[in-house]
Amino acid sequence: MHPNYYVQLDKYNKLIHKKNVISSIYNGIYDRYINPVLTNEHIPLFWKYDLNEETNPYFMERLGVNAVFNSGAIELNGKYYLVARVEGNDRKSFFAVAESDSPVDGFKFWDYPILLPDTCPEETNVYDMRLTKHEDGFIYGVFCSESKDHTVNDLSAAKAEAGIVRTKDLKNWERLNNLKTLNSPQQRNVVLHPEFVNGKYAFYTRPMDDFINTGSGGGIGFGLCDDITKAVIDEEIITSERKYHTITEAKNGAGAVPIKTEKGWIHIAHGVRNTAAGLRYVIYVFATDLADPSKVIAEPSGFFIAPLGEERVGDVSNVTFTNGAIARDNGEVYIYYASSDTRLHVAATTIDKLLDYTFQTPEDPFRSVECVQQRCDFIRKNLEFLGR
Ligand code: M1P
Repeated sequence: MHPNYYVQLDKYNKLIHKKNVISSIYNGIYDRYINPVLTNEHIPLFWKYDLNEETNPYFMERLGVNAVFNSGAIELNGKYYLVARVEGNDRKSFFAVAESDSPVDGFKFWDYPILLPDTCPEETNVYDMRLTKHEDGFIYGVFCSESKDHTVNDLSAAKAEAGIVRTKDLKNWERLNNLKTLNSPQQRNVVLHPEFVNGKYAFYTRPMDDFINTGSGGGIGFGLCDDITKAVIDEEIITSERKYHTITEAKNGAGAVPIKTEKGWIHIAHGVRNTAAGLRYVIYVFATDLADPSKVIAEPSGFFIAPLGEERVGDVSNVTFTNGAIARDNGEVYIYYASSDTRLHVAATTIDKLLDYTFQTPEDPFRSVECVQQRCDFIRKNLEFLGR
């Protein structure tokens, strides 16, 4: 074996066994952990290096990995699993399972990434899988299936659809038909609701006019379908609109699979706004009605997680994005969020804190003058409380 193998292996082992610690950044809502839970350095050496010294005398990376980020998340039999978006140096993304006994550190990739059944010959790229433990007994993975758009004369034109797979063990994956939404040309950030709604499979959608811009796509949509194996949504309603001069002005998309609580479904979603420096992606929270999960019943003002410090810089800077959270039976909640399309982090909270945040945080008044009024009322109450 080449001597550099042992040097790199030692680095890898130290990284995998590094204990995570809560950051000193405080907001009372959640704890951010300091170390990312997955990075491209968590990729096993044998995915990147030819280990045979005869064919790789310089111990060079032959198949590099650029980034590990947006991950679906699930707890199964007391273990924590992340189905990460892994992006090779060749820009193609794929999925890989990382497993740990702890929700905040120790994630190690399985020996092989997921080789999806190759049922879509046009598909070029796949990413951002949401893992839904559905009441029908399957674990579904809904992800973006991207292919070239041949209908326009533009080399980079692409089409985004929602791909669907299902499994019981994260090892054997059955590929189902891509979701069809009859009234929307493209879809990304589609999430399967964990329960039947009116006896049907329910999807949160994010209709888009083209690959990058949502255009007339108004925000997070909702639709039902009868047959998940050939999923078609003929009626898609917008349930959470993009709003002018808010964090969701440019795009509004679902994130993690909604979490069921006694007061409603908690959604940890993402909003995008444009700036002079490009798009800024933040994570926000809203709740929908338990009986009608398409009906928004609470929406705290502003963002829940925004990129901070080193999180702000990466392949696509100024981005925080989530497509996975784990809500444990004991009330703990772990939110896996990626920063700047480069690495994956975890923030920890509880159902009680999430409920308090969602239902007690004031809503966005939408105008500066009303925001100032809101803040003055808030300050006055506090000063009275302090006896001033
Ligand atoms: O680059 C930021 C994000 O862009 C896309 O999300 P959206 O469809 O909301 O713009 C996705 O490609 C996502 O993976 C990526 O993190």
